[in-house]
This record gives sequence, structure tokens and C-alpha cells, in this order.
Amino acid sequence: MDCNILSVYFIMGTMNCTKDPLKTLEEALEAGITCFQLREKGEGALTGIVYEEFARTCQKMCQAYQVPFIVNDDVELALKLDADGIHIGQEDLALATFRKKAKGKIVGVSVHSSKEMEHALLNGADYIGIGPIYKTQSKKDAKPPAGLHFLKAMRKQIGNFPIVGIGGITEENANDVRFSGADGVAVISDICHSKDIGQTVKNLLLTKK
Ligand code: TZP
Ligand code: MG
Repeated sequence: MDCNILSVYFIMGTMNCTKDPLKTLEEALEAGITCFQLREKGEGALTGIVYEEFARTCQKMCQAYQVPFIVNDDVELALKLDADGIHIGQEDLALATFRKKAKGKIVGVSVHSSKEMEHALLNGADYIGIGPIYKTQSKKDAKPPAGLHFLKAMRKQIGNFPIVGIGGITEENANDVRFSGADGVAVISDICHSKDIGQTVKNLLLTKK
């Protein structure tokens, strides 16, 4: 996998948005995000056909900008839509099962320890997400912040394998995350809540290592 796609990895669900979700995505794509993950979960999340149609629209928009479209957790939807990839956490279906179902797709896995990282590598992950690096408001059941030292240790252990940092990442600290070993930054609220999404994404891109 080309780790450049992790550079500015935008994650969004309708419940994360302070303005129209599709407008939010459009502005983020226009400004140059390098990857998009649909993460429609938690209170107020879309379900059923409305969710599916929303996902299809997001996918079409990503295709128009040649930005990979990744689905969080929902392997059935990812397969139905022929998404570019799937992202799973430790609490989701076993990675080996996902990997088999998702032939040819990008598979990302969130890890919180070197043991989880080893397991992800052995079972066919294409990239790993490490976090929360900082405190986050966007995930109710988030673990305590892992900090940059953990990211650095994981980078040391994993060699060149693609890593994206996540959790509390903003224009101000994105470079610290990159300098600590991440190939890119995964961001929800700094983009979703921005008054100027175009500028925010540009700032996140500009801090590129
Ligand atoms: N996993 C770990 S932290 C997090 C997820 C999905 C939320 C990141 O959101 P934000 O708003 O960029 O802190
Ligand atoms: Mg999950």
C-alpha cells in the first residue's frame, strides 16, 4: 500500500458534522484530503437504506476526486459497494475473517499495544491506526491517550509499515505526530468543526514531513 494515502485521512459520520455532511466532505475533498473513511456510528447514526444511500453518495464523491473510500466496521456494506477498503478495531470481527472477505481491499486496523500490532501484521493488515494520541471528544469509548512516546515505540518496532496517528490531532500538533513516526494523520473534529475546512485541510497537508 502507498503510505501517502494516509497523509491527511479524513474520518466522518453524519453525527460528527456541525454543517451538512456532504458539503463537509465536498470541501474536504476539494482541499485535498488523501483518504476518506465513513464512520457512521453512535447516537443518531443513519441506518438501513438511508445509510446505504448516504454511503454511496460519499463513495461517488471520493471517486470523483480519486480519493480512497474506506468503510468503518461494516464489511457487508464495504463489499456491497465495492469500497476501496475497510477499517476495523479490536472489538470487531476477527481480522483474519475480514482479510479473507476483503480480497484486494485496503484493510486498516486500530491497535493499542505491541501485541495487537504484531497480530495485525501477521493477519494481513495493510496499515495500522495508532491512538488516541491525544485526548479526543469524538469517540465515547476511547482508551486513555497513548501519547507520542507510544507512537515512536511502535514505529521503531514496525519498520516501514504504514502507520496513521489518530485522536485529538489538529493543525497545531499534526507535525509532532508525523515527526514521531506516523505516515499521516487521521482527523475527525478538526475538519468537521472547522469554520474554514479548506484552510484546515491545507494546513494539515502543509505540515507534511
Ligand atoms: N479512534 C481513536 S480516537 C478516534 C477514533 C475513531 C476519534 C478521533 O477523532 P478526533 O475528533 O480527530 O479526535
Ligand atoms: Mg470498529
